[in-house]
Amino acid sequence: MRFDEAYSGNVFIKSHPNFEESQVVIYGMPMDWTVSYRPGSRFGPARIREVSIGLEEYSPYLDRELEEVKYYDAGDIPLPFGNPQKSIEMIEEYVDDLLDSGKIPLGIGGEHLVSWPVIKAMYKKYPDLAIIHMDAHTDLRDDYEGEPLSHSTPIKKAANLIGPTNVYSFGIRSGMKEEFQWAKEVGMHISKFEVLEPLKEILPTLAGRPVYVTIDIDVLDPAHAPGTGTVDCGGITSRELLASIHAIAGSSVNVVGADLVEVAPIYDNSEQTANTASKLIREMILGWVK
Ligand SMILES: [Mn+2]
Repeated sequence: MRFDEAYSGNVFIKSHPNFEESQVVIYGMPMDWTVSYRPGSRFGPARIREVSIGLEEYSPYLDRELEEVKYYDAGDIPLPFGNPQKSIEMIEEYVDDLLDSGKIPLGIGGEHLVSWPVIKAMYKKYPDLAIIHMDAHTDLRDDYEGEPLSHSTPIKKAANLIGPTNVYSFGIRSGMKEEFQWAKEVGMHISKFEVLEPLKEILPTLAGRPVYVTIDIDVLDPAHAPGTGTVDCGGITSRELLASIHAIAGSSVNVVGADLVEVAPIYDNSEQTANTASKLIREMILGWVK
């Protein structure tokens, strides 16, 4: 696969022009074919890039500037509308190729099902992989109304693949009773309602491990991030989410890949969700890429 073909769309601010020289590759997964409620996250990656132009390049939290990290924005994977199976296959192949090239994949969704093929690819390269998952929702269903390819299932699929004791969910406040029961039975970690404090307790146990971090923007309260398909009140503040990203940055886990999913610009009237997402991505890059 060629990642360095001319991409004519907007790129994330300060994207490095050279793929080969870059340590990180940003890529969009504009898919929302399996959502259970409101669609629209297919437009997330493009909007997050557009508003990134308004970001400061300096992080006062981390005392680092974007030009200190070389990251290449490769644009969106051209996923086939309405075909989740083929989309998933394309994403897995794409991330396989990124990993073969030695890159850290930083994906922008799209709905949360896109994380599943990414995790499959990550696990092939990192058999000792652990997952940090921040979300309002458990995403531990086997299927939704009989459909296993649903954005309510990726964490279940991931837990079955890498082992449920290697998956750590935070901020969870919505899901079926059976999902919480299953997690308890198999020893999967779920922190309900909060992210930062339980995360700080878990991070030392993951020291040195390769970790994939998947952030669903709806972990934030809808007051902080209304622009998403499946809003759920009672969430954390953007300040807590930033502090959580910084807690990971200050830990000795090895972040080998990450994604931010479920931003849906059509519900984002003030655009605070897209702007928040772009700042979160800046902090992920500056905090997690050493
Ligand atoms: Mn969610």
